Amino acid sequence: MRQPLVAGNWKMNGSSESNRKLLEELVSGLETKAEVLVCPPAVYAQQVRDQLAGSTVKTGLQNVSEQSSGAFTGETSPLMVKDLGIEYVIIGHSERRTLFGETDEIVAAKFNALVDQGIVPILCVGETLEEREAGDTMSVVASQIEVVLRAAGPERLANFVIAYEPVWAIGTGLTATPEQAQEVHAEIRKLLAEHNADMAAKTRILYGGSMKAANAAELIALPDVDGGLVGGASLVADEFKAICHAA
Ligand code: G2H
Repeated sequence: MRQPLVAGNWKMNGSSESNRKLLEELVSGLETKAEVLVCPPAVYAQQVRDQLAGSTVKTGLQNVSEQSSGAFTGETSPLMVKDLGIEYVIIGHSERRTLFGETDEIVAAKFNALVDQGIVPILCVGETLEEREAGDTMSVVASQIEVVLRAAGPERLANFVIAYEPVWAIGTGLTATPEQAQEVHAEIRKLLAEHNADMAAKTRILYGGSMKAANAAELIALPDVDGGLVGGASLVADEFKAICHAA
């Protein structure tokens, strides 16, 4: 019942010319039952959206402000995201949390600001290596999610996505084993079910962290893994397409 979602997170990569080529190769011969999304740097959102008009691939963003407008230099408002017709925005990526000091509370405010504009948040959560080795994986992930669910309240939880990204697997070439991924995804779904069983059954939980063509099929086939949030491999058209085809 959950349509797989494969989302490419381009991070701070690309140029007008390389974006154009990548998208051209991506859409040609793409056939998948998955919903496919690419999240370019904000400055290229319009270029990407325009090039993808008429294809099934959607455009998302990597971050958003929790503010609507005003003196917030360098920020992107959810109103602007909506104005551009963008449906999905990644929030709480571990790079935003660690490099830019985003707290669970800031992430929760961004979640609410997006939902209030009818945009679907892709909420990233995940533990560091130290936290995993200390046996704290689930308490860390649960608390990252609970802060957001509590701040949202039941009325804002109709449509959102969670991306479980173990921090130790991001851009490192290390991937969670299928057992590790399924274990955490199942726990996340259990936690969601404590809020609302229907919501838990329909909410997509993506895996992220060095997903590539060689490991995507096995991960996405897991019962509680509903797709992937793909960084490095989303910059290579054939690799990203192979992940979409595996979903
Ligand atoms: C995890 C992922 C996408 P990568 O951050 O956000 O990146 O696939 O390069 O590990």
